[in-house]
Amino acid sequence: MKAAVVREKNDGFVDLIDDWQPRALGFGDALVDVEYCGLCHTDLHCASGDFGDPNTLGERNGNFRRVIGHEGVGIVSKLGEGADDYLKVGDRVSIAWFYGACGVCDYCVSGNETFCRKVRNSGYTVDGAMAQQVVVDAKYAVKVPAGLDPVEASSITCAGVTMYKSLKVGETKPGQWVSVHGAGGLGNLAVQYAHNVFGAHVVVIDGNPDKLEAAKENGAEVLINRKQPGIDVAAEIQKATGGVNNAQVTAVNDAAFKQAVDSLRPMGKLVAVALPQGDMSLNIVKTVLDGIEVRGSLVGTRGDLKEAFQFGAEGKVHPIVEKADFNDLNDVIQEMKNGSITGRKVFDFTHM
Ligand code: 8ID
Ligand code: ZN
Repeated sequence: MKAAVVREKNDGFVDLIDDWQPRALGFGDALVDVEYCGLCHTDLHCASGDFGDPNTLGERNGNFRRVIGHEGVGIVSKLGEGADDYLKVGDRVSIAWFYGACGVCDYCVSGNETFCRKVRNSGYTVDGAMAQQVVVDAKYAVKVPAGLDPVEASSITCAGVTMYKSLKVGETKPGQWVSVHGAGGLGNLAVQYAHNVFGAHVVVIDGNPDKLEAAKENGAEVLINRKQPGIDVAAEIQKATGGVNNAQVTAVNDAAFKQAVDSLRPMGKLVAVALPQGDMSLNIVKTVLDGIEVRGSLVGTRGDLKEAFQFGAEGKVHPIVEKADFNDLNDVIQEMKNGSITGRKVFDFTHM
């Protein structure tokens, strides 16, 4: 079996191996033949050891190293004992960062299951979907609705649901202004959910003109190129919008967090989504005098993913996706590091 595994030295790239075998199915598990898996910037953080070495964390599978990937979509091919209560062979399911949880703690029973202290995360503490096959916990694998293209579904499995959820966390209301800092894989979907689902006005910030152009086509009304000489990003946003109601930070750069705070109107909310290393700086006087709120937002629950998929199936959002060859994975990682991918590159496992 082909799979992309984290290197021992955690250098940010992966090894492509072809002797990988999924672990044996346990009670409630199902085997999935992967069709597509997108590359998310979180995979780069994992492969770089930014959250610890995934090869030494969580569940081990013999001598194999950790398989990355959490924007997976595939077809159920085998059921372990007890899994037929939830899935059947032939179902199309997603493999998301939120792989499973304990199901009984305060977080799980209050609709906040992604914060379970026993959470399992695909491509980090359990093997992910950048492989020909992956084992899922049948209770937690969300079905992809009929009518949703599986390549587009892969992108909603992480990028889409993450931004749909973070717009909820920002309490986005129709007619409000939202700023989207970073127009990459997450950002382009933030623009679409904000504009097409929440009915908000969108200002988008990136350094890549192609990404800004794509955001405009998706409904962003104000475009700001942060690399324009002499530009003051926050001042431009304030001038164009009067200050945004919530700022969604998807840029892998701590400077974007400061720009986002300074873009808010009084009582505005900064929603932190991106995961650069380090701390964010927050002007204390503005935070206090303007009643600013800062909230972190982490992917989404099974319920959020079901909703995010449904908006895709209804055609309200169309992720920008391009199929890629598994053998080119490390080149695509380099492209993502360079910031040159508009939308998502999605690896095709259907022709292997
Ligand atoms: O649940 C979560 N919180 C979650 C889920 C999925 C991903 C968090 N993430 C994290 C990833 O780990 C990563 O840190 O969100 C971040 C963005 O993921 P992505 O969208 O998959 O990355 P990308 O496609 O590389 O896009 C990043 C964009 O940021 C722009 C780049 O040009 C690129 O388009 N950017 C940067 I770098 N600095 C910027 C700045 N200062 C900036 N855009 C605006 N201002
Ligand atoms: Zn992701």
